[in-house]
Amino acid sequence: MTLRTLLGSAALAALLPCATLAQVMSLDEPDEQAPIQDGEEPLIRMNKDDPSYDVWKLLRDDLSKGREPGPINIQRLRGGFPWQGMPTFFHMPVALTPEDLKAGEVDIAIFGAEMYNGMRVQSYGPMEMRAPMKSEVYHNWGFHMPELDSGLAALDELNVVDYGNAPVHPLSMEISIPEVRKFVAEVAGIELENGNRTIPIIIGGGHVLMYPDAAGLTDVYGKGNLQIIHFDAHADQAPVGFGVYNTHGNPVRRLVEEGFINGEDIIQIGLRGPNSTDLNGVAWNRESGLRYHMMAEVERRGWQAVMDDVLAEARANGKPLFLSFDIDVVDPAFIPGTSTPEPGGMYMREALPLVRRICAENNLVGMEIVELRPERDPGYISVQNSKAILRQCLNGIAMAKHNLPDNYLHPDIVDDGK
Ligand SMILES: [Mn+2]
Repeated sequence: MTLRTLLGSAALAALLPCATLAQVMSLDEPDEQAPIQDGEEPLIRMNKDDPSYDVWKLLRDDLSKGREPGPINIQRLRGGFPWQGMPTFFHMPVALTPEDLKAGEVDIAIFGAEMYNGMRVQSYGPMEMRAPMKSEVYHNWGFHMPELDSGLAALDELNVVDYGNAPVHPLSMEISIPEVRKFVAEVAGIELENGNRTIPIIIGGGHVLMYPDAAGLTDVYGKGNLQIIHFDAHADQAPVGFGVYNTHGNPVRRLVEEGFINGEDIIQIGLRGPNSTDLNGVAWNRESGLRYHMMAEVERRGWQAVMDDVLAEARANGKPLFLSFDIDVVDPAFIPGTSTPEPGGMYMREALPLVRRICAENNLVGMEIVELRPERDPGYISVQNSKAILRQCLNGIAMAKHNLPDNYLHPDIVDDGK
């Protein structure tokens, strides 16, 4: 059966929209691409006649139709349980446009960003982070429980929304990168009445996101005017990318070499894996002025000493802070659902207070949680622990709002309350 007679069958034609059918029919005379000659750089052409060329980034034209701008609470019941209502991040309201963020004086916009390529297929990390079943205790919308350490319920203290997912191309990271950068800058560009800007929190997706996420923030805060605290088992400055400029293994190198971030404005914590972190890479770190605190240093000096150094270094730097949290920094005993797990990592009881204290610094302007791949975890702890990291950052931001010092602990919960 030829393609044309196959398409001629009424059953198949009914499944295809008219425009798509017309497009497919023209395949009888393919627009052939010339073979690549020796010594010629391969150029992958895009087919702008493909009706799905930009469908992945087209906005609905009725996003704001018939409503005032502002966050939309899509939950019907005032109080409720994790198994009720519609899943969003923490069951919080949704926002669809920058006008919604502005009108709602939104402090924090959480959104997903899926980056696809051969080694990092779609992770469904953002969708699983919205799924109440994976972490019920954190989803009691309507009666948010205050954290014991701060005494604050961050979701009541701050205007937090689910901002959906950033547009990403289904096949190409290269095409997606500028769109994600634009999306981050759009969110971070919202000026609030209290003088702050909306904080984007990006849920990934592979660590290639660090490049457009940080670049998008520098579009708002200025090139060279951002510091990064980078949690990772790997240094992510691999010199090789099989000819591809941006990969999950090199965002740190690209950001520094392209001048978005100064090497001395980067602090790395938790490094231990050989991937993306050989001794040549360590030499590059030193030449570029990065501060790095490897697990070997924790082994020698102890956790508390290293944590104190990280906090002191960030405070001394003073620039607007972007927190890049690759969940593989945590030991795979706690987060097995990730792409490059590396044993010997941070415990959750170490990660949680450090993240809380970093986010309690007043100058946090963005955060990403990347490399979550729930399908590699037959249980639920990867999502549960990733959400705990996110929650502790929100807790820290709420502390900053109340001018609580980063090492604050509610007096009733320490020393028998004395
Ligand atoms: Mn990484």
